[in-house]
Amino acid sequence: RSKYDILVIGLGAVGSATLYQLSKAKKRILGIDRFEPPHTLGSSHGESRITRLAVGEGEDYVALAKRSHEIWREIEAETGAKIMTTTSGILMDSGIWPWAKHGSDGFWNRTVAFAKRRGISHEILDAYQLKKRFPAFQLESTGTAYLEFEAGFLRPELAIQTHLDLARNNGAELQFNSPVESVRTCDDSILVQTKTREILADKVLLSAGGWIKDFLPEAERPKFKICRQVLHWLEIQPGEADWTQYPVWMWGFGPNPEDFIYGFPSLDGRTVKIATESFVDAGHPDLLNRKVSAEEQEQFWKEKVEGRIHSLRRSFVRSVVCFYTVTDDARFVIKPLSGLEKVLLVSSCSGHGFKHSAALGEQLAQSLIGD
Ligand code: PYC
Repeated sequence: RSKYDILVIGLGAVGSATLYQLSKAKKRILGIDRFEPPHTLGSSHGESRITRLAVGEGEDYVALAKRSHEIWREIEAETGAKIMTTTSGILMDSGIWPWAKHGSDGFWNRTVAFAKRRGISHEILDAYQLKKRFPAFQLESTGTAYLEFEAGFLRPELAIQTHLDLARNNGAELQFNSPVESVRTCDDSILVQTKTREILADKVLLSAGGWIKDFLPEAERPKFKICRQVLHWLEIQPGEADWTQYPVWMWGFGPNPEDFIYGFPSLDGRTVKIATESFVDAGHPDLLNRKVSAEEQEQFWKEKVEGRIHSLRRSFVRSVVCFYTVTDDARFVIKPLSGLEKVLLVSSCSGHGFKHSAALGEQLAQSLIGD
């Protein structure tokens, strides 16, 4: 049996960020993961994640996003890793339907209100002004766009790798390919069992993404939905729009949360990554369909892209599956695991968490060290 001050179970976006922050405190720290992060089986892969400051999901998240930007820049200065690219970001609203983003109805209006109240620099464009600047977007003539200058994208795999490298350099231990079999109290400590090892820790952070369902009492499991998401890379139609200079963007175009599409500038000059959101519960990450069929791609093109986004070919270079862990109100869940006060659970970022992960890691580390 080995003994640690703090054990982090799950080294995705939030777990790796927390491990890094904990490692600065010169405690005995272990980070453990069922796979080898950064990997492609969770919620933090696929090359890019949007970051934006006026967070329509909740005004209390604005400070978290701002602090995360500061931390990414500090880490970039320390390591040379290029984790965050500021491109500006556009949120397009049809002007017909109030944007029904999952968990935050009226998302566009909320975003604008939060930007005004929090001094986040932005511009509002009508459909004509938008088309002049970014002709690939065919926004309805009734539509309006919010343009935020400090928005951009993060490179999730690099962010996780950098957090883990920094943590290791600071003395944290890492153990991969080690699913946890049980977590229970043992005297004054927490005893964690893997196939090969028993680990004692004073405190535990349970940041296992969708696999937290394995640790929850039966009655709490349905609160966390595991929702399959598909990311598509579409080929650019050459000569029409310079996709390498486009902002990150999101577009709510109908009455349902699935009437939504978002995308990124081209990172390779040949393709553009575009996706929608889905809120169908697959029950558990191990039950997800990880394949994407040609029919599914065709449906995505017809229902989401065609007539909205120009300057792209109906040609899918690749499509990748990931998932969200989702709650009804799309708020993050941070609380002790039922019956185990020394195990802090963090989960369900409902698809808007990556941008907050650096600051969330800092806050969680403070609360684990401070209590
Ligand atoms: O949180 O910015 C975000 C986002 C965009 C698409 C999915 N999540």
